Amino acid sequence: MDLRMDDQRFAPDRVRAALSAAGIDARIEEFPSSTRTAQEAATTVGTSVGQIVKSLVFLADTSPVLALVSGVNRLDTERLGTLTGAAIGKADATTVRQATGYAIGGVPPIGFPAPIPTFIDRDLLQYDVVWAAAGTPRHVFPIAPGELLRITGGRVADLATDKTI
Ligand code: 5CA
Repeated sequence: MDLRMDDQRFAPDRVRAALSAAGIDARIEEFPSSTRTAQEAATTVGTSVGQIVKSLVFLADTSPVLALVSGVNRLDTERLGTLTGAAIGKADATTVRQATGYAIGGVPPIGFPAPIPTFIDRDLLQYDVVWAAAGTPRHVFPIAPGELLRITGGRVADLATDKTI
C-alpha cells in the first residue's frame, strides 16, 4: 500500500488530525456529490456560496501563500502582492499539490507539510459558520471563522476585488 504523505485516499484523515492537533473536533462530512467548486459545495452542503471557503494557493515570488476567500469573492492579486511584498503568480496544480499535500478542489485551510503564510478574507468573518474543504472534492467541514483565524494564524485582510455573484 502506498502511504505517501500526499496519498489522497487518506486526505480527510490527515485534515482531521491537523484539526484535532489544533484543538478542533471537526465534523468532516463526506458527500456523494461534488464539493469541488464553491458553488457546488454550497449546493451540496445547503449553505450560501459566501460561506464556502476557497483555499487559493499563489506563489509570492517563489514561496507559496494561501488565501482563504469567501466563495462569492474574487481575489485581488494586487492586494495580495502588497500584503506579501512579493510578485504574485498563480500556482499550477502540481505546485499546489507539492505545497499543500492536496489536490485542487480539496485543499484544506490547514494540515500542510510545512506552514504556509495565510491571508483570510475579511468577508468570511460576518458568518457564524463557514465550510472549508477537507482534503478531497467531496469532503468539507464547518468551522467558526474565529476558529479558522486561530488555527491558521492567518492575517485578516480585504482580499476581494469584486463580487462574483
Ligand atoms: N472544495 C471547494 C470549496 S471548499 C474548493 O476547493 N474550492 S477552491 O476554490 O478552493 O478550489 C478551486 C480553486 O482552485 C479555483 O477557484 C481555482 O482558483 C483553483 N484552480 C482550479 N483549477 C486550477 C488549475 N488548473 N491550476 C491552478 N489553480 C486551479
